[in-house]
Amino acid sequence: MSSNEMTGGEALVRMLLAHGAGPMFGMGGFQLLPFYDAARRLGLNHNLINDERCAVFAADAYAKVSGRVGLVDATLGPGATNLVTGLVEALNAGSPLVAIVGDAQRDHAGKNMTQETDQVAILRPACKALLRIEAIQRIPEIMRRAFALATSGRPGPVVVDVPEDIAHGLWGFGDDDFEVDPAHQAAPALRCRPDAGSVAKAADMIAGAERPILLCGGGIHISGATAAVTRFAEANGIPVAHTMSGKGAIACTSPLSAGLFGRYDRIANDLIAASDCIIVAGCKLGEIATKRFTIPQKGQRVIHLDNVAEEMGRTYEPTVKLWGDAREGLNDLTEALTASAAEQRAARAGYLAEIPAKMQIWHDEVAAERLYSDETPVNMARLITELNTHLPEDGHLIADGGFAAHWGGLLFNSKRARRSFVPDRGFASIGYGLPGAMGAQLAAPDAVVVGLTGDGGFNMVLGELETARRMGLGLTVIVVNNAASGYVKALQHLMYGEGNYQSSDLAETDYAALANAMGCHGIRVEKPEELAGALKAAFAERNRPSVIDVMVTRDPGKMLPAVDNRTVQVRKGDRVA
Ligand SMILES: Cc1ncc(C[n+]2csc(CCOP(=O)(O)OP(=O)(O)O)c2C)c(N)n1
Ligand SMILES: [Mg+2]
Repeated sequence: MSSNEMTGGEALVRMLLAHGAGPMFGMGGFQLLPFYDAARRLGLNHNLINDERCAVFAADAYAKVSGRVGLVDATLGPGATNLVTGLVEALNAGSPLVAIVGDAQRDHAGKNMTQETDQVAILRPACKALLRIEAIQRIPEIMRRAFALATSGRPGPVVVDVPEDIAHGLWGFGDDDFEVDPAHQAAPALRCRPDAGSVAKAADMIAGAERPILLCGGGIHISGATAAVTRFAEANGIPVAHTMSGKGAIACTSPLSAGLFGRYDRIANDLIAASDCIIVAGCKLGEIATKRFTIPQKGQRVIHLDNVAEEMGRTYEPTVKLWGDAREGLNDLTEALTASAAEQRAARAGYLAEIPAKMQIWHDEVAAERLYSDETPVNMARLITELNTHLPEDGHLIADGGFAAHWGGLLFNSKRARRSFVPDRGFASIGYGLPGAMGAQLAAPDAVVVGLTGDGGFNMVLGELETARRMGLGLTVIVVNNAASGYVKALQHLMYGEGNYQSSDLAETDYAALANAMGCHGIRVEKPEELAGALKAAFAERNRPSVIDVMVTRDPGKMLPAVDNRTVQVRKGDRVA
């Protein structure tokens, strides 16, 4: 017998630890008991979650903030199926994750084993790869493969399906079985560069352009390319706009920042329409970014830089395709343009001066009334203004799938070039705000982390307040309390007229009282002047969660972030928001 004899469960833990495992969330069952036992003995940072979906949300936010692999586990059947929503978020957003999932004992599989289902078939399309362990001695190899797949190409979630008899079985592993490549602890583990000919062609197009604009998506953050974006934009005099996930590609306060583009924007959509060279980097050009495929307009010249070749041409055929890592590709373009950079900047002086001027006009004439509104209930824009003032520059704002992401995407300012705004735009599920804040807080333990969520989204995940308190996480959740599934109610208001709402009201609830009852710090805010004090008090709590329950409008005609929906003419089938 080898001295390294251990259960399959222990081998799994050893492989996680070999990859520098960070925090892991999961909920146990019989199948993975040896894994839990080894987690205890070997000191894996493992935490019980109350709903596996939230485990994946937390792991996803952890990965988005840290770049490191997020970790979850689940037991067979309902544990496994509860992972689906979070896995799809990570798949679409490009977050590196490894999920260990227990499955049925193979001697009895298919005989109506309790909780058994074809979970391999259910999970496979929800993840980048599903690896099933069929032989205990292959655990190290398959775990190496899981981390490699999670962190290369477009990063993504990898499910490792572990039959019960594998987890409980014994094997004598070799001394070198648990050696791993540390590069695969974080994404991107590998980088590739676009071909030189295409870079030269793109550089020529940019050098000859009068009104180029760079559009950045979440891929900029996955690639760690913010410094490359800033350098490229400043050196060549090119304004930068971003998607919700791409916010912080350049500092929102930079004179080159044109803000959000797509469904909602400040000034960016008009600049894009007037551009003679649109550079798209780390962005899939999906529905929201393109305002349902109307940006760019037909015939516009586009350079598309992405490390997933299949994304280029999916929604818009670019003039030049640059297949490569965003950071490397932007650095190559900067390099190729060095000789003409000063000349370009000078030639575009007038164009560049337009950006801060237009932003100022937007601020003064479109936004100021809302941004500094004294109205009660609290205006959403005023809430974001207070966050812009009080959230420290190294803080994080995690945005839920309801209004939070859109209002935050439009109005929150990332003061530095970094991923401080973390929405779940991969799948836009509601319920991400609290578990996302938990994951982000674990990735940045000393930073102030705020989860901005609707009351509907918060209702979905209330049980995780217990998890956050048990873990001593000093995060802040802001509940946008409109006693409604507000986005839906606002759309019903638009489409079917005042009063014609269906299943979009929620009960009036005091979330501050609820938080207090759960041992957290609850603060109720009814007037805008209470916001600053509430934020300061919440941020001062470092060892337990705070919940700020903010009363906002109950009028569905006033809920949307940008258009005044009472003035918009909607035909059946249109989407204005
Ligand atoms: C899991 C899930 N179900 C449904 C939706 C559709 N949806 C988008 S926004 C929204 C309203 C959510 O209400 P709440 O969290 O209170 O946010 P509000 O819009 O009121 O700010 C819904 C139901 C979704 N995004 N995710
Ligand atoms: Mg709501």
